[in-house]
Amino acid sequence: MRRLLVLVLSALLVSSTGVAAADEQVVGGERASIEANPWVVHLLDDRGTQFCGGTLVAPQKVLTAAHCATGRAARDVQVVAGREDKQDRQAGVVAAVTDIWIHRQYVSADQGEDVAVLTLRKSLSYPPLPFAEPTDQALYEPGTELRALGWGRTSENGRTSRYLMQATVPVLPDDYCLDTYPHFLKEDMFCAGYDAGKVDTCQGDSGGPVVAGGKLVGVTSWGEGCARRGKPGVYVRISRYAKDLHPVVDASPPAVVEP
Ligand code: 4AZ
Repeated sequence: MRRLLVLVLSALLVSSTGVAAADEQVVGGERASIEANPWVVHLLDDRGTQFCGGTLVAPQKVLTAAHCATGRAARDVQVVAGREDKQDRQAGVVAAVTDIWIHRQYVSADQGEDVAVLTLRKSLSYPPLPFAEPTDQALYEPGTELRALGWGRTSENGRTSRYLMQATVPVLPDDYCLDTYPHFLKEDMFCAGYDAGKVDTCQGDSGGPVVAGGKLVGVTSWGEGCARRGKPGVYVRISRYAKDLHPVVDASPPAVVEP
């Protein structure tokens, strides 16, 4: 009887969120082309399933979220570049990962330092995207319109997207993020979205780029659900990690030692 009640209640919950998601259409976003965003990549697990996004920041380096990389072996992750439609096996390139760097202070997404860098076996010919530096604080002013990209869910309980999507969301004041999320860390994160919700990143978008002014300003990190009223998405404040990232991203690839 208890089991039946749980079943009925969960069915109700699923169907009610399903209805809410129907008029939302990343959530509340639109299609984006890979030609206009050639540095956006997606990550495949050992079963070939897309699980996160990333950004090409150097020919052989992909910046993603630490929570996308933690607990995974390099051999079990592949990077797909130049492919807008996940199902189009002919498009773009698939690159093997030879090394995973995770920020040494990373614990969990909501505690900050949610950054990781994947080293690729081969250099990619797509143009990399530069990341924000400490001098780029203007890009984090509340109201600045940011573009978040990914192949994540298009509704909170929905499926991930077959096609690359984008959503435009304004940076919110730190006080708003702190009121919503008491453990929000304004030095390490920023939040973006609308009070009414509707437009947001979602599961599967994590690790992917948030851009403004031709730079990578954020990495999709966490939030309570997706596109909920008063629950904006939280992103890594990349400018804060530029100092930690430069040695990893700018490192010359290991020399090939001939026998
Ligand atoms: C996630 O689980 C996730 N609405 C990504 C983004 C957001 C929430 C969750 C923001 O990967």
